[in-house]
Amino acid sequence: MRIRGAGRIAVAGLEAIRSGVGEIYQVSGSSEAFLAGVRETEKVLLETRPTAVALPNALSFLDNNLDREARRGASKDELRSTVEKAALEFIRRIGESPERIANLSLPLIPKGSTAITHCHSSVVVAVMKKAAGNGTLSTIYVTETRPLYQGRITATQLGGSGAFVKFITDSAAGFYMSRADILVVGADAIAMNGDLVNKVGTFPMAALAKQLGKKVLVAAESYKIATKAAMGTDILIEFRSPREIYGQDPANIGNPEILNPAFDVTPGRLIDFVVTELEVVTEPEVGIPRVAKKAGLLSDDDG
Ligand code: RI2
Repeated sequence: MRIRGAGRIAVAGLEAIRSGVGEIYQVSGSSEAFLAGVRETEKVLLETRPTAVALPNALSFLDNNLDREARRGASKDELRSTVEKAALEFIRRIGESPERIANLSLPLIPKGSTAITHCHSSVVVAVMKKAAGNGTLSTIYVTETRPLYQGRITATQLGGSGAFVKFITDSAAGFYMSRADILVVGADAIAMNGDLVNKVGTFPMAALAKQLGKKVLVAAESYKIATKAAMGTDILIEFRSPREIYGQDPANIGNPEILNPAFDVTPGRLIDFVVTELEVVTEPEVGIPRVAKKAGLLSDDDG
């Protein structure tokens, strides 16, 4: 949890492989052993965060490249340089996407409007900074985001953006939703039907936004698409330590079972726009598979 934000987690995973690849190279007597060593490392990384999908997508991009090279009989040296090139290529994509998403989002946000957001998403911050900087957004409500308070990071990063930043408790989201024009959130994962998995609390905010006739915009890079998940409920939701919620002895409060899901599922029908770096999706059932294909996340077998 020292690294937050799906994009950053993916970069950290790729950097971990880059930094360990020299050692794998040294202890591997053949290209097969090298490949096995890299895959072992990928497996360890994959198990760190079960819900966010950018890391698995980054690792499968790397692995697909390696696989292609291995099939054509690449040497150990060639495989090593494939790891380096593929990792850097994906890190570059991660770096460029927020700016593209911000540019595509601007026309979707009404001039002089008020937005509300939840948690911390580096992509959402990029969108909001751009929109605040040119006067599109005048006010931004930021929820503190229990239990780990990632909203503090969002508020800090939006300071000096040009918009009025208002920091509220999660419970006050309903109170302030009526004053907002648009809910803007990031994504940990998006299922193929457009369902969104994001920080717990996103679903009630989106449901309320719809109830009050507000727009819901999800800012998400294409590699947040969980191609193996047909719908949101197919995505494993990580439960974190009860101590994040109540740090003392639970006996003090009657020993309840303390439940701490880190994410929830927002049905795609509550979402107006999924803004990816490749296109703005308004009809998720067809748009999300199209983006996944454009981004090279689907193999030929997936159609
Ligand atoms: P970026 C965060 O989860 C939030 O749910 C956020 O919307 C999402 O990752 C995407 O973040 P966590 O990593 O990739 O705090 O847009 O568990 O930065």
